Amino acid sequence: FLPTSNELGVVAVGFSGGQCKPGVDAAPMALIEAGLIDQLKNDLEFKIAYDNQVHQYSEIQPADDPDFRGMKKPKAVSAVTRKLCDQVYEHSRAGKFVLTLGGDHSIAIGTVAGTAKATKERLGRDIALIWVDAHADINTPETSESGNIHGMPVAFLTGLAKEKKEDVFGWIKEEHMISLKKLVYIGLRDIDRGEKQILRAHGVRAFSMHDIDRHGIGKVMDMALGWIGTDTPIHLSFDVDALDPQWAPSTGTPVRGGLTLREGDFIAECVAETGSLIALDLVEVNPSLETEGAQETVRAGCSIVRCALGDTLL
Ligand code: 4U7
Ligand code: MN
Ligand code: MN
Ligand code: MN
Repeated sequence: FLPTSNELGVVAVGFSGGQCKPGVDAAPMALIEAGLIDQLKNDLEFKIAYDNQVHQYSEIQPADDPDFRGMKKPKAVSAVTRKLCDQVYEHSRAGKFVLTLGGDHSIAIGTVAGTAKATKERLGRDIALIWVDAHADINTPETSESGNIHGMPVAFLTGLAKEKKEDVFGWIKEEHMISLKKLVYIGLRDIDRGEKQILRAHGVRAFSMHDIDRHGIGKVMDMALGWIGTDTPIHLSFDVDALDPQWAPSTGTPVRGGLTLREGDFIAECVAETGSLIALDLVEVNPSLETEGAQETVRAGCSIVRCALGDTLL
């Protein structure tokens, strides 16, 4: 199979409803104003399909959205991710690489659902998901202590969390889901108790900061990509809080002791090198937090995207 495409679909998603801090909705504009799309056009010879808008999806967000099973803004997040799923699906089904600029990490419910479905149809294959993050984002509504849906996307995408109500993620069907066996984490260092139980019970492949300290990032990437195996289409979902706050302070849930700038770029480069990357999410940049470091955070995000798209490979 030949997933590498010179066509790139870009989706900018100014959505912050998966958590409580305003400002993460401004990230796509900040990344684009920092020159990200121009850089991709000029340096990478991609044919870019971008509708020139940051989607806020305000038109589809319900006025009345009470907590449900402890989830905050369940209907809004469900409606937005459902719509996003369709957009990503269209790009991916046409064989384009899909770059999604978030937004908080709840949007990955839509992006991964879209590429999973498109890849099953287009190539008859199940995708692998690489989740680079300080957090595992695999809380179910019941294990979550915050109720913030940006801490739950992986649970909905793997079917660990299920809901029949169509307007609260009931739209997520088998075709949108990924296997827990094809999920790999890198960079973990802040995992809730319920999440630890889930990861252990299902034998999820996870490389924490401890593993990176022990083996080095090179070995960890060999192990992570070895687990997935060659010839498997990969969706990379990169939460900027995987980086140490020293390099990416402007994010909603920073955790000390994270990846260096180079380790973050290296992860993206290694995934690019496989030739199997079909989609990338860059999420959780919040330029309104730690504003002195906002430009540095934005630059780190741009760099990760360029690396994942192969810019720094010879
Ligand atoms: B992010 C948390 F409790 N686990 O569920 C939760 F620590 O997308 C954090 O990775 C989730 O930034 C962080 O609220 C979500 C918390
Ligand atoms: Mn995180
Ligand atoms: Mn996350
Ligand atoms: Mn976060």
